[in-house]
Amino acid sequence: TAQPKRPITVIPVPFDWGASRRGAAEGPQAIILSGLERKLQQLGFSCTIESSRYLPDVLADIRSSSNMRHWGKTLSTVEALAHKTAQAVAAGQFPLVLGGDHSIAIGSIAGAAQGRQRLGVLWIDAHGDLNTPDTTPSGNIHGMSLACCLGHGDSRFVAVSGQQPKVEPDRVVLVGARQLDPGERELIRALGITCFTMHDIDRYGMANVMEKAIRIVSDGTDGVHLSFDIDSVDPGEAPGTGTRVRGGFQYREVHLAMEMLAEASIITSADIVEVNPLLDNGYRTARLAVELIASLFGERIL
Ligand code: 4U7
Ligand code: MN
Ligand code: MN
Ligand code: MN
Repeated sequence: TAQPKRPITVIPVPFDWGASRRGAAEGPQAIILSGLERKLQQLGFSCTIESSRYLPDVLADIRSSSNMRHWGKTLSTVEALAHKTAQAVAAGQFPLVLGGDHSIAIGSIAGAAQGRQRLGVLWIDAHGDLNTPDTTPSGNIHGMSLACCLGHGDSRFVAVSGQQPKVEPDRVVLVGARQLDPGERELIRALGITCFTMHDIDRYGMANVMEKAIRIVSDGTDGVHLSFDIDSVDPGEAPGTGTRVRGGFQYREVHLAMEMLAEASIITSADIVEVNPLLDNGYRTARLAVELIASLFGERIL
């Protein structure tokens, strides 16, 4: 039976100060130019693309530190995004957030958690993004965003949209991990977070892994946020991203994952991040992002 189709609000976040390489700020524009709106309309969704004027002007903000680079710019951005995302949720819309680097998930998840008691988070990424200012090898906030959402890290970031953690560890699942720092491994172990690595996908297959992941993030939750980092996909298919790691998802595998999410119809908000057109081979990666969004929203061959 057809689910009622919630209107989609596309929220662009042209921000990349959470990463060390510039260019992910051009991601939203590249994804939109690759035909996102028409695709969603073809699938029967009403779709509004928001302007990025809700974001503060960050260029003059120089607050930074070596273990949290550009934290001033990042904090004001994620606060504005949290507000924008929460507004869309409250209006009964599906917030589709276009990054930008992955630091922005601190804002989108804080926004998605507002008005909910038990949010689930599916984190699809080559990385864990579970560093804190104490464990980060780079100082880049895009490697700390999931830890923040769990209540770990800098108190100003943890407290975006309220003091309480935005998600509990037993409602978080990682899929696609293949590069984890020592501190991230430690946090995964300490919190008991479910993490399906590329080893698990090779061994059990994407279908089995996604079935398990879907069950965990949707069990007893009142909403599920998908945070999709395009670097989860193999660099051969997705070269346009700043932190490429060999051995990622194959083309068909990643489509299958999105199709299974559409079938389960559990996802209530999403971000797609780390598309960097400056490092891309033309628009290859941005186009892939549009295709994957289409699969997530139910595109079928038959
Ligand atoms: B992304 C890293 F050290 N773990 O913290 C770090 F390997 O949003 C990479 O997943 C983080 O792309 C990658 O800087 C962040 C590094
Ligand atoms: Mn990431
Ligand atoms: Mn990543
Ligand atoms: Mn990255």
